Amino acid sequence: MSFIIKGRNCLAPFHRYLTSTRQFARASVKLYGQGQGHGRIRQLSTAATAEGVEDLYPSRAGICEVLPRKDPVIWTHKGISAAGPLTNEELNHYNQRGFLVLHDIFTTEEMKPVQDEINLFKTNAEHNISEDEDPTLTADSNFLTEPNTKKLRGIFAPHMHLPSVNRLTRSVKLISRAKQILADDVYIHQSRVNMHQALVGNGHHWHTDFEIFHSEDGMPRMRGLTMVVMLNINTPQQGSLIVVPESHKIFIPTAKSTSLDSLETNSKFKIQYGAPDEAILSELVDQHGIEYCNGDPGSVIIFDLNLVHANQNNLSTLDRTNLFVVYNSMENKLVKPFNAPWDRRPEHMAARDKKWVQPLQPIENLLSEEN
Ligand SMILES: O=C(O)CCC(=O)C(=O)O
Ligand SMILES: [Fe+2]
Repeated sequence: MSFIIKGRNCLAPFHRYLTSTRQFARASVKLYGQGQGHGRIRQLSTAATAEGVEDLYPSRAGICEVLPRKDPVIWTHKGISAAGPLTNEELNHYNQRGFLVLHDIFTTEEMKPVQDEINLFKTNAEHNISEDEDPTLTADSNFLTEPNTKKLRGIFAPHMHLPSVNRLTRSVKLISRAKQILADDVYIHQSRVNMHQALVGNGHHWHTDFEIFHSEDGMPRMRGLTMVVMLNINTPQQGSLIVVPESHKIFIPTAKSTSLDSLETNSKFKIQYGAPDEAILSELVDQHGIEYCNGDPGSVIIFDLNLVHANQNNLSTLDRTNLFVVYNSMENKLVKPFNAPWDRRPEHMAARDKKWVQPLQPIENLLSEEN
């Protein structure tokens, strides 16, 4: 049975999903429960969508709540684990913590064409922005700038239009690991380059990507993951990815209902959707801390779509450019969005076209001429 607490500044007793310590659960009920003026507790019901797919993770309904995760983190197929290059230790870490940082995955030679292609796109795009433009993500634009600057902040779906990026996203080094965790063929739901340029790159506030993909794109289950390929150095000074370990074990909905302009604003400014309530975030960080995912070019972070993460402003004088690739199980294709006033987001934000929703065929050798 799940309970929710209605109201703005609220916190459900979520420790029971994270720890079996009954004493701790009782203490948190006392601290945050009914007696504290945080609102009425009522039972949560799940809703069915038009397509008959149950909404396992209700959100954006004015409700501040914490729900249990209803999906595995490491999937199996008919009860059998998928084989792959990740060791048992790595899999256990991913299962327990919700993320993994793998160093030296791609060589300098493998990274070079991708770095060059992205730099060229950036230079051309920035050159062509006129004085009165402040590009943001829309149905017609797949890139956005840092507000009121000509500096690129992100490029969406680079795998759909940049050949070297496309090849990298099909590398066996990524696909084999994604398939091992998801126990299925995978396709790319979304890819993006987060530029995070020196001195101007604004951070992203705490959020989970799953809440957004579920509510706005109709991704039914937590059967996807993000692989972040570092294109240059990632340290705390450059605003490397920060995560709250173990936060993937609960689902934190967004209370605010989805507004039409969120398509354009959520990536450009402070994230408002997918962002946990401050009290819930504080509790999570008190329990599990914050970890920095640092590395050199060619390193890869794998993180569960439901992991709470963020990054800080880049106040250093070095750019931090990362390629984010969201792999989704072929069995977890999009249905109608669960909580949004549109039927679909643009293809460069959420793939639905058969051209892209196909099992990816891995490339063994990125440096060969084939594929
Ligand atoms: O660029 C980063 O490190 C984090 C960005 C992020 O969370 C996102 O694009 O969803
Ligand atoms: Fe994110």
